[in-house]
Amino acid sequence: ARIHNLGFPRIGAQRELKFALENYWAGDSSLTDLQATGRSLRAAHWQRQAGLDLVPVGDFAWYDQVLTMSATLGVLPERAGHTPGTAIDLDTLFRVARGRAQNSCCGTNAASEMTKWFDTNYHYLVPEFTENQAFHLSYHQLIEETREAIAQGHNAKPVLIGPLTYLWLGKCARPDADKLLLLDDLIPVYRQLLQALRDAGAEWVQMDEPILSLDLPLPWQQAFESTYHRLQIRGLQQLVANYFGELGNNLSVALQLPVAGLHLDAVRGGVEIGRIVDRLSPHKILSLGIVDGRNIWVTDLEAALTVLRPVAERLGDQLWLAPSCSLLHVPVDLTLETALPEDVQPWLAFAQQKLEELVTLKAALAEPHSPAVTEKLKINRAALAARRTSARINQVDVQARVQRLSSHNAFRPTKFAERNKLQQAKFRLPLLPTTTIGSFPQTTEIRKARRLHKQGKLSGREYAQLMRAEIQHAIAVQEKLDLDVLVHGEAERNDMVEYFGEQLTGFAFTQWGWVQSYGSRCVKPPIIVGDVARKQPITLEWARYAQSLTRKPVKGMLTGPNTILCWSFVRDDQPRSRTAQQLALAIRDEVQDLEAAGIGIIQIDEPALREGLPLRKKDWTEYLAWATHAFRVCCAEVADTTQIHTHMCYAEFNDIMDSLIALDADVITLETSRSQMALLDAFEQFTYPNQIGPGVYDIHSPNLPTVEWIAELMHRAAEKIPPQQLWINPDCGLKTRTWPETEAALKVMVRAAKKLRNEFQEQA
Ligand code: THG
Ligand code: ZN
Repeated sequence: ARIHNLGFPRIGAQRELKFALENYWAGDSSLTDLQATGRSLRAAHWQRQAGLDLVPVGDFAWYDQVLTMSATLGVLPERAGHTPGTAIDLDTLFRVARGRAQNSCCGTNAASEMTKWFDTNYHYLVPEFTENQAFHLSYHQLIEETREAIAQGHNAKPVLIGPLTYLWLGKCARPDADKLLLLDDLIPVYRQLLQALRDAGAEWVQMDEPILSLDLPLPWQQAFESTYHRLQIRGLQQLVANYFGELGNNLSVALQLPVAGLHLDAVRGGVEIGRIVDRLSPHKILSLGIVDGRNIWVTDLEAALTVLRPVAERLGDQLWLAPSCSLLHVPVDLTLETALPEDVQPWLAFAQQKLEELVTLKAALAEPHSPAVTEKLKINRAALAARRTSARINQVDVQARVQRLSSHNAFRPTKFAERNKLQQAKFRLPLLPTTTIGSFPQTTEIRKARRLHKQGKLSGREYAQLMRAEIQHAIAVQEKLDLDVLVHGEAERNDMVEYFGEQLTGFAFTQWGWVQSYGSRCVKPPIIVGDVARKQPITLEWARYAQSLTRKPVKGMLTGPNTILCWSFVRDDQPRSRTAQQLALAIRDEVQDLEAAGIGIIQIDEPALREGLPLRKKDWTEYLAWATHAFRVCCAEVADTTQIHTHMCYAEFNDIMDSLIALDADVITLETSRSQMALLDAFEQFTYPNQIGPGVYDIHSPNLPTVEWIAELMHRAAEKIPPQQLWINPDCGLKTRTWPETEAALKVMVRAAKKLRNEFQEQA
């Protein structure tokens, strides 16, 4: 078998690309400096992959691989200042990605929209197609980097997003436009690009078509064969790559493509291997993505070999091995980690280690009895055995608790209508109550205090004292603003997932486990290594302290189980649903403690509920059932008078509306201001039964909202939903804003709320 890689993380083991980009954007370094960092990262990454038979090119992107493809094809919005048909430079690329602040000559220029790359946590820039979109080969990065890799002695395999996936990901000005009509103009430019890659010396190209993992409309399925027929180029072999799922009903389409090879996700689509091997045309290459590119666990090499041996026997050299998908979604190198628990380290494999696994698998197929192979397999077997028998994953009491749960639907015993009356009597909130989503500005002083505390240079007592001062300030500001339901401001929290993970059993944390989220931004997902339970109260003391400072209700703020799950690396030895239940029970313990301490309003944030949705519709019902159940488990046992809130962002909720209802939160606050309340249409259709706080201003913008803007939005909301059910709040947390911005905006919001109350009460 030959081994190859679909893509290596570009950000750098120590996030070198992030810092180079941010320095360049800040004007602290030159374009030449930036390009030099890029060149040295590419060279280092190819060097790390030199043990493979083919290395990927095109996985390096200055901002995003979809944006690179758009530039290559000449698809950039006009507002970025690009003249169609002319060459594109890096600054233009960055303008598309980041927008441009107001300036005297051109006015503002909005950044292109970002959205999630399939079911990963990576965000790509959505291509924007005009009515009569023309395509021109306008940007030569991929061609130049192919030459660069070949000059460095590598067998370079350029990676492109295939034309159908590329079109699928883009959007047209007219939402009902048929993007397939663009194919006729697109294919010639792809051909030009492929010819240029061949002329640069590439023998193989990888065409990524992960939409083959989706439910495709018939015309899209049908477009595959003719498209790839028209893309054939003499002297260049094409590997069409599907990943993130099974081929399902696209299996025949994939098998019939007139290309030299097919890559399958053998981790998520393992059940299809037999069928595919049986039907594969003679001489076609089959690449099996046998190493999980979406997670950080070592591969069970014996199990992989059991799958691979019969395939290798049938296909011989036509079998290739690879990670299931690009390694963009995992951290770079486990050997940098010096603080992971000693027993956990051998269970893990990051990008570098995953490639080493491929080398071992190749050797094991070629010389099964070589001493080196035997030794590697022995180490692998020992790691897996240690993991299986570890106390970390065999917490009997946690498992018994989950067992007791599973038959229970966890709905609150009293219906919302009744709870609502009791809660109104208890809290006596005005019509259109005002609140915020939870976080207040994370100032540099707060971050510095946390850093010093982590380094042991600031004692626990001193740190707690500083955080209490922040809480005091936040409460004082909110009282002055006359908000109705207050928050403590979350000064003590780093990331909303990391913070909870740090205080639960079953989690491990990396020092260098960065994964690109978008552009230069990264996340460091915690690893759920074992059974999860709460060790001790997490937020209780901060909440109690905040409540002691005011007579107004202070919301307790928690992160929900589905969001912790989505933003962590999860166990692969039990279903996600089971891990979600363990997390839910841990959060429930915190909810109960907060309630007992007199915190009457508790918010459980689930911004990632929608993100966890499976790619195929057939899997939605099952997911939504256990995800909403996990949320309800957190709050099923509170008193009728305890008010449960939840918050969601990155909206697009219309298709999961009945699941939002199934959460049965007393109040849901939503990010809506940017979609101009379009969302509320959906709520009307479903007659949303509980209370809603539609976000009335966009916290991502430094611009101040106006009373008129907020009043207009709330009037529109009140046409759909009775004012008695509405709250007024910003659309997300305020941690990325400054205090002056925050206070000014909230002042306007409260003024708008008071004005609206008068109007609505006069009408009544
Ligand atoms: N937390 C976690 N995962 C997430 C989000 C989160 N995934 C989805 C979404 N939010 C991603 N959004 C962002 C927004 C900002 C940043 C990263 C992802 C960011 N990161 C800092 C950086 O790259 O400089 C690093 C942050 C840090 O130092 O911890 O700004 O909210 N878990
Ligand atoms: Zn939000």
